Amino acid sequence: MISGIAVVPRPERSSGADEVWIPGGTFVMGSDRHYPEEAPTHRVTVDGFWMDAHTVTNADYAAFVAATGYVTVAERPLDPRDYPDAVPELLKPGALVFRKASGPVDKRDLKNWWRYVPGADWRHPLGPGSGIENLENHPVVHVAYEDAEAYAAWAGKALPTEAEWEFAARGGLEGATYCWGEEFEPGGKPMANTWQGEFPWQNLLKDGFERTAPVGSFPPNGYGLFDMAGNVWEWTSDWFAARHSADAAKACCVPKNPRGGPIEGSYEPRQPNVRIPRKVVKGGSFLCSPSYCMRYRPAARQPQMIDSAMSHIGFRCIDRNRRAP
Ligand SMILES: [Ca+2]
Repeated sequence: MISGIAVVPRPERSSGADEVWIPGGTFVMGSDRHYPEEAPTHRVTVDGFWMDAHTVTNADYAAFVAATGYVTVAERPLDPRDYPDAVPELLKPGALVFRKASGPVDKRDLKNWWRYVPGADWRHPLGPGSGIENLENHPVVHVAYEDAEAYAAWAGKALPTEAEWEFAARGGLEGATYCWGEEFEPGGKPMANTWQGEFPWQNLLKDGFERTAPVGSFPPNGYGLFDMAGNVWEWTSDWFAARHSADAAKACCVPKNPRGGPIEGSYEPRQPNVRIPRKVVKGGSFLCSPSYCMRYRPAARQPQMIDSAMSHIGFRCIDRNRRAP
């Protein structure tokens, strides 16, 4: 790991025009009906906070970089000592870019659709020669965890915990499968940018978007938040744990503002040589499909190594200090 770059906070605070108030309260977090890492369901209490209505866009991130000169993880050379198994080509600055397969492939092997592309970064989402012209209002991608954290610090905000993110994504609907209710496509209408067809080779584009969509292309949830399902995965500040904690035995003991498991529990057990801890990402992306990964749901979660810069991961911020409305 390369240590983070000190970032000066932005002098003027955001007007907050694009933030919505999330009231907080006690809710049932997780799901017992989907993937094992979402279980068990358990009660959690979060305080109220303001949340960005949209994920951070390329234009937002460009303003941050212009003001601070910040260099993202994907733009920096890698230290071979951190990646003992990596071939030299993988140590050039770059990021993982999704590449559609030409036909059905073994879905257990991520290399069939993820390619490490030297020169890929937030300004060059598909690699050298690509750019973000006409993508100003798309979510920024290829941001590693510390890149998201640095932006949040500059904006005078923070990254949400998993509990805050999930409470917000539920939009006030208790225990619903999706951010908008129980039906995936009410009236046949796509509610999020996901993948229709056989992943990772057949994209039927029913929702109109092959990769990222401009933020706010689909209806907001009950709190006025856009794209809490699909489009891009969103970083949270929690270390990943393979299971949730059990529900509290009594109402008095429901965890308040939990902040995830210990860092030691977050490592990938199948790669003991790689000591890169993992944070929880939420919301799923334009690559999630029923044929591969049904994770465009508020309870869904995935571990992500903190140095991961990928073409389907972005973030949004919250503000815990701004006064309640
Ligand atoms: Ca799509």
